[in-house]
Amino acid sequence: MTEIDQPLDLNHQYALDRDCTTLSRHVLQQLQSFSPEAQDLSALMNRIALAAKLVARRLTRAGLVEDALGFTGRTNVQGESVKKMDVFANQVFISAFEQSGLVCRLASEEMDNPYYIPDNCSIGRYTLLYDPIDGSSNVDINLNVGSIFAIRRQEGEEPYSSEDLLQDGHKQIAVGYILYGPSTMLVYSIGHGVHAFTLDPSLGEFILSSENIRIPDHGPVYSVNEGNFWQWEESIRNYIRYVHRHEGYTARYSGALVGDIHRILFQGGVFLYPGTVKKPEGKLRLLYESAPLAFLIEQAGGKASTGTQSILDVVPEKLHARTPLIIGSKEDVALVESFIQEHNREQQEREILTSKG
Ligand code: AHM
Ligand code: MG
Repeated sequence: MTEIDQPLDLNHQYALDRDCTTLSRHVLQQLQSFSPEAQDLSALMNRIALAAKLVARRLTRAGLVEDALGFTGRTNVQGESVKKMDVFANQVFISAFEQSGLVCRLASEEMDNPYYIPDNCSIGRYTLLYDPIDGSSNVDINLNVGSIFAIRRQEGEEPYSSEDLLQDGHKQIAVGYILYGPSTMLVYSIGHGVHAFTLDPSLGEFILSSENIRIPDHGPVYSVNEGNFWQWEESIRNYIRYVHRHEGYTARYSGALVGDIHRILFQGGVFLYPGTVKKPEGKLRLLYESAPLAFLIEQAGGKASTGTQSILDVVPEKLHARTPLIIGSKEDVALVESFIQEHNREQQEREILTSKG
């Protein structure tokens, strides 16, 4: 009998439906508690899931509806052209959390200043930081994009101040991303490992699909925009020359960080967005992109670095601060760091020699 003649094992086919674990139930299971804090986190993740479903629904029909594709004609606080989908997704998260009762403040890379929901501030003192559409240049060509999020406790007493957000990434209490690809996936961590959920459109629910994901210590992928080669420091160029000259490496770069990180999380490797001549701190924003993904990747056993410092230790000077980002498998990140350290050592030696005349 060929494989194709085998009768379908219906018990197996429906097993997932029977045992399905939803996101909110999973959060409570992870915390092994029904404490108010656990209930809050579960409700917060539920709201993120709602926003993800609304964005996914819009993306799947983007080519068919008015005003979904293209630019708005405005630039954001970072000086980047704003797309219609950026504005839509930014607003979706606000709407989802306006009714949550839990989030007092939202900060995103699309807004100059945080957005306050005064009605929520007396009860809910959480802040949501997010990148509503990551990789938005992919939207118009129907390729994968993502959303990235982090939740922090609101610590400042000063109303309408964002000073308390200028703290390191260890302060994050929940992080994750949504990948809008062939299926929509939500990957999250609340400090108890990393777990992936897949949206079942027929149920309208995110269902647990991979639990306790561990990133391989080494992987073949290096993911970087090599068009910036001319703009990099010599250390990064040396690393790229190294992978070009050694067997076992393969390049993958989608233009959307979430997609590239998702591949690396499951298959291993390293993603880099180093400083360039035009953007010495790199392109990626610490609070909305680098710090949430660093927390998640470290929870999966990987590493995230600026090249000289752990991303989670970086304290931003301003809300929209950027950092160079090297993230992924432990050994691959360490290899990139070793090129940077060697370059810095050589530079110091040269400076000492010059100062001695
Ligand atoms: P965005 O959030 O404004 O879309 O910018 C972030 C994106 C990342 O998803 C991606 O890795 C990077 O920018 C691509 O930038 P580049 O086109 O310079 O390679
Ligand atoms: Mg982004």
